[in-house]
Amino acid sequence: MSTIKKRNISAVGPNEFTGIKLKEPANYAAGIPAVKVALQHAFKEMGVVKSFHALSQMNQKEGFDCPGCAWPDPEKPSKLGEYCENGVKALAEEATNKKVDQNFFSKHSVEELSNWSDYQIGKSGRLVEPMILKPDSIHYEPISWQDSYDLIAEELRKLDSPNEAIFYTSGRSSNEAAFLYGLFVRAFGTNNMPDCSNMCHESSGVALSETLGIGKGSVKLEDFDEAEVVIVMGQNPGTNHPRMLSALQKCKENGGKVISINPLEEAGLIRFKNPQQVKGILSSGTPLTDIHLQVKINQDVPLLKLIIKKLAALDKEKGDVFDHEFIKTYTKGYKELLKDIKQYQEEDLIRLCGVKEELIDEVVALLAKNDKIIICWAMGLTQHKNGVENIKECVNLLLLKGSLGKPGAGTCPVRGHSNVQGDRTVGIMHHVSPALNKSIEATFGFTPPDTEGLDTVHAIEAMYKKKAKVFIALGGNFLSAASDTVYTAEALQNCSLTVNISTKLNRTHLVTGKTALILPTLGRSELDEKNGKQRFFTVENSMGKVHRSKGLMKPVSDNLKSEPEIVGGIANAYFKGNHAVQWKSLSENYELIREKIEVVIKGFNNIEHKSKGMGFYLPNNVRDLDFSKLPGQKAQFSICNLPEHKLKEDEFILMTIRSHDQFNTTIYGLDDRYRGIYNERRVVLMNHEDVKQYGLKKLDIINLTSHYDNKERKAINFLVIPYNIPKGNMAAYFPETNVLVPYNHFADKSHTPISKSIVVRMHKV
Ligand SMILES: Nc1nc2c(c(=O)[nH]1)N[C@H]1C(S)=C(S)[C@@H](COP(=O)(O)OP(=O)(O)OC[C@H]3O[C@@H](n4cnc5c(=O)[nH]c(N)nc54)[C@H](O)[C@@H]3O)O[C@H]1N2
Ligand SMILES: Nc1nc2c(c(=O)[nH]1)N[C@H]1C(S)=C(S)[C@@H](COP(=O)(O)OP(=O)(O)OC[C@H]3O[C@@H](n4cnc5c(=O)[nH]c(N)nc54)[C@H](O)[C@@H]3O)O[C@H]1N2
Ligand SMILES: [Mo]
Repeated sequence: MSTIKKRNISAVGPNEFTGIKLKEPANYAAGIPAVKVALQHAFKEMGVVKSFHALSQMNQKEGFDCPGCAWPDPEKPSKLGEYCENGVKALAEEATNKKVDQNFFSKHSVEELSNWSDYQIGKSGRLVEPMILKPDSIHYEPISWQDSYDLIAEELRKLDSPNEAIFYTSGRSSNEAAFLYGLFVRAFGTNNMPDCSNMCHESSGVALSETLGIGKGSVKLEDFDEAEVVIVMGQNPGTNHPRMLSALQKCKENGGKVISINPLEEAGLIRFKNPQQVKGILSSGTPLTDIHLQVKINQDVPLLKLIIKKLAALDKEKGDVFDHEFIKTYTKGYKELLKDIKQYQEEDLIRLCGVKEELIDEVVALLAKNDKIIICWAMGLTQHKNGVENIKECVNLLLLKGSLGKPGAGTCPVRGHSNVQGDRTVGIMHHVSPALNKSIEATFGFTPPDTEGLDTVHAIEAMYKKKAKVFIALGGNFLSAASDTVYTAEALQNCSLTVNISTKLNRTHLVTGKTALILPTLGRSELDEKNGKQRFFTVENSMGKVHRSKGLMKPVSDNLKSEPEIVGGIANAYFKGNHAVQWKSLSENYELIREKIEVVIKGFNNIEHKSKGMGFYLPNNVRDLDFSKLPGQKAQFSICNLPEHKLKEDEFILMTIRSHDQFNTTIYGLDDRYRGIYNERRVVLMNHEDVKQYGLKKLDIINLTSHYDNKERKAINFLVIPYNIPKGNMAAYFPETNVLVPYNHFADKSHTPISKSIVVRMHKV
């Protein structure tokens, strides 16, 4: 266990086992077990009455947006409820009746709490009052809202430069909160706005912007009804976006085919029993995947190159496999791409990706004769050194087929947090956008800073090197989500002040700067009132549609503030009324914030939406096939290199993934039902032959180490599970394995940590 400095704090918590039980991996997703498990979680945290009240409002037109993932709601929500098992767990976690109050903190010191598991920490309940951890103290104590704002303002004023402060955001905040926060950070004078998306879809944003001119996907939900082929790559929707399975089901019912590309055969992609349809629950369900390509970790580029090479050969023969009209009209770099593809030998590509050639040929045949193709992807593509190129290679395939800007076709990066896309749209970013700065200056009368800020990995480094001293987080669990847990812990502990605006207790509240504040905020599902008037927020889903979210449940405490109010409170204390922006009135009246968003951010000025209170799509140039902002005014083909991993004989590639019972660092429970793993998170999935070859057997205990730049990092106590995973590959859960991810190894251009391809060794205990 790693302990650090002064306060005797554990950065990672206990390493003990919790009592594993194994079953066969499941061969279908959802169905009755999903309904049962969902309700168990809801009843346990909220009680029966509150559960049904809350669930009847989730993802409904006049209700609140699910606090889980960003998958869009259909135009007509299901009468049986428009939510999934994991959405119910997300809600139960937020709307729990348990409370973390001053008695809790006087009973448990941060030193003690840091030795609890993330599961135990999360289960303690909702944060209900502002708390302070004073220097040299190990117990949080209550503090008033005003005193906490004043303290933050004072620490910010003490800094030699605004760039010594870091302002992190996680993707659950509303558009209104995020806009105000970004505005304050710029008014304060820095662009140090690392965001959870730096660890998530940043690679998608970079790749899509460079090739297609917008960092977002192009498909709408309806496109799944028409798609002829949907490719799901590096994504586990059965667990992380369960409502996506309904879209895949519909695609199948309409005659479409689903291809999954994944080192694991995820249950959610095999067969689906739709819990929102009576027939779905009772029948044997819909088979989803037609062809599964079991690619080796991070060998998607060789696989895609092989597919493109085979398609090119067919096109040469037949002339109509690629969409030559589309290529000529809309793209740049076709000849170079064809030339590049020629240098690779099929045998080499087959060997690298590890997939049977017959299966690849089946996929090629399907792609050759269809052009309504959607490619969906998530972390399996983004969190690698070549994350950006993984996505560019997908874009190459879509461009060759002309599969953009028409119904049933396009790009579909499946987002994580429920408003991560919206937060970015309204200005949370470390990059400088000259257009946005100009617009802010014209609207608010101050000049935003024009130097690039720090992203997540560079913010960690700056804090570690004591170049940044104040850390403020609007949501999230920075320590456990970020790479290199022990290094990041030290980085946070080097700060003079760390502040977390949060709903639930997590490890970042325990591994803190000299002084720390917890500022408790209202959750999505909770009623947000001011002077007896109910307020609502807006969010943007994974497909660029903005809509309202209105909480309805009684807040867990009277002493919570909304996120905009907290941001306004800090801004007010800092500027003391001496600033062009009316922080107080803005933070209390979200209508005023929305008016400003409409002026500052393109696409929000939607009259129809305003009059009817309905959702609206933001502009998307790919849907209109408008590439005028790109070089030559064309969409760009890209030449991507093969990923390189020079493994020594005893080295493996490890991907760190989510179990079925967690939302990022929030651990709902200890089961990974679809993978057949129960009551344990300290496991490593290993190929059957590898297990034998290394003289191991099921449930042996191993330690894992990674070695980068002559530094050994260690994760101890993991149980071996022989599993259907390619040779040389391993899988384990995050955040437990984040200790192995070096902070300074990340994707080119996007700086997303290499959480899906860590080179490790294992050591039998
Ligand atoms: N219930 C629940 N929902 C969630 C979340 C959650 O934790 N719990 N998290 C939310 C967030 S923030 C996000 S970003 C998304 C994450 O959603 P996902 O990206 O689906 O989440 P991961 O568990 O990281 O799964 C990655 C998948 O990629 C595969 N994979 C790994 N490496 C490779 C590779 O090199 N190539 C290919 N082809 N596949 C690979 C893994 O086997 C796994 O199936 O989900 C969101 N929704
Ligand atoms: N090794 C490894 N590391 C990873 C990943 C991986 O696949 N592998 N995935 C990465 C990805 S994709 C992501 S997105 C990041 C996630 O990084 P984060 O977003 O930082 O982490 P979360 O676990 O989602 O944050 C949970 C905390 O958010 C707070 N919270 C919840 N709801 C609200 C709200 O409405 N308002 C406020 N203010 N706070 C709220 C609660 O206090 C809760 O404890 O992790 C990344 N880390
Ligand atoms: Mo994410």
